Amino acid sequence: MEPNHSRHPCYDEDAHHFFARMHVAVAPGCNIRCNYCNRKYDCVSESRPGVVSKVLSPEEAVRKVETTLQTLPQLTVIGVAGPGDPLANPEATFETFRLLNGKVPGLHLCLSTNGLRLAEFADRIAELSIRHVTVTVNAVDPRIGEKIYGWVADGGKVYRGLEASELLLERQLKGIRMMAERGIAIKVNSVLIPGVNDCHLEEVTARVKELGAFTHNIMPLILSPGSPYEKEGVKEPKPSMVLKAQEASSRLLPVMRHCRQCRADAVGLLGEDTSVADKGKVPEGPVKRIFTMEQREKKLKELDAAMEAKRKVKAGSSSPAAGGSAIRIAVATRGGGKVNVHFGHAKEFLVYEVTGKSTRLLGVRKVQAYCNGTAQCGTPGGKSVILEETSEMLSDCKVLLCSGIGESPMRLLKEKGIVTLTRKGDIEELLIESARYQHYFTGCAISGA
Ligand code: CLF
Ligand code: SF4
Repeated sequence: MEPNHSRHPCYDEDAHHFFARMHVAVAPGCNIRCNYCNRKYDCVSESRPGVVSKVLSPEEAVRKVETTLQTLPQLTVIGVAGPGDPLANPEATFETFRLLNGKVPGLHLCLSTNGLRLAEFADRIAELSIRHVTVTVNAVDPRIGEKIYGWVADGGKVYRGLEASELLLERQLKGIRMMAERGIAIKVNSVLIPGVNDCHLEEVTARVKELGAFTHNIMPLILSPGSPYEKEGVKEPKPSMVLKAQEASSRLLPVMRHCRQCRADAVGLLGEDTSVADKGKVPEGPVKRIFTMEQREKKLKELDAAMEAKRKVKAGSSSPAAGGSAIRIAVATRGGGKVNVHFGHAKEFLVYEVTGKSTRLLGVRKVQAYCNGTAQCGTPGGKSVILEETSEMLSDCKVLLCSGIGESPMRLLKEKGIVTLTRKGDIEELLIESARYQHYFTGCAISGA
């Protein structure tokens, strides 16, 4: 059976506005050493370094899933993505999937791995109805891989240097091919490391495409504090470098643009992670029923309809006749396909390119929230520094769409060449409306539609 992506927030760009994923952190160990990783933190190949995730037992994980479903009926995907490598912890990972398999209708299982043991477990993955697998492939040339991996441990032996990266690559490619043969949708993640693989990722795309990959997700390097690369002074890439690599790869294979590099215990819509708030707590006592299965199914169908309506707006507006010059617009959203976040609360912006009536998501830019409760003007790390960093992050955008903004940041953004439009409503419609007036931007925020 072909996997259905329409409710998978990572495999379908539109779905990420409506459907949620939940990661259960049952896999602490890892069998390779990436030079951007510090094992005190989550796996950076799929997630970003944060507070160490609390590791759950399979039973605790299932209990958390059941409880979360009661408050998050739009939850459609359960993933194991760390905090180490799921297949370096096969017992816990597969026991979790076994317990979840078929338990809740409409809940898909997802796995993210470095690929070292993927081929070994190919049949088990297929038997457990895991229909979506991510493999992190940072290089398809072992000489480049040698610069990325410190060591690879396999069969009781530790490999280093070229031998390590050759072994890892051989296993990754074999694993991807075996997944594709089993009808499993493969997403390949690559971490873009400036000066190491930034010019090599198109080759990665071409190779994994041959083997049957469905999409390529090129993510900017996020250095783990204390990692070998951090000590060597390797820098994280600028958005323009990531964009360039994504554009090149997108000529060969669909490229994921909406990845949030989320934590190994992330819960919620991609842009709205609630895991930090619950501090990894496992709920006790009987699961309090809020939604019946019928109510959940009804909610999912409503979301299907909302997503379909959004797709129609997009399809209707992307006709070739819609021409005009391209403009980049940053959007503050917390999901639902709406502009619905105040500038001061935004921790990320979606950046779109709009040409006439055609819209295209280019990527996600993460920032520090301007109003985070602690930053003060005039202090190191204060509001003016945050604003400077945010405007630098969005420097290729002409317009910012958000639900509200204070006078002072609005003025400062304008000085940097970014006009703020305060609006609430459907992202696609507002993008097209904003692009229509691009020649008239004068510098004042145009408030309240
Ligand atoms: Fe999780 Fe990954 Fe499955 Fe998605 S995340 S295991 S495929 S359910 Fe998604 Fe998060 Fe990016 Fe991963 S936004 S880091 S791509
Ligand atoms: Fe770290 Fe993930 Fe690499 Fe393992 S696979 S070393 S956990 S980044």
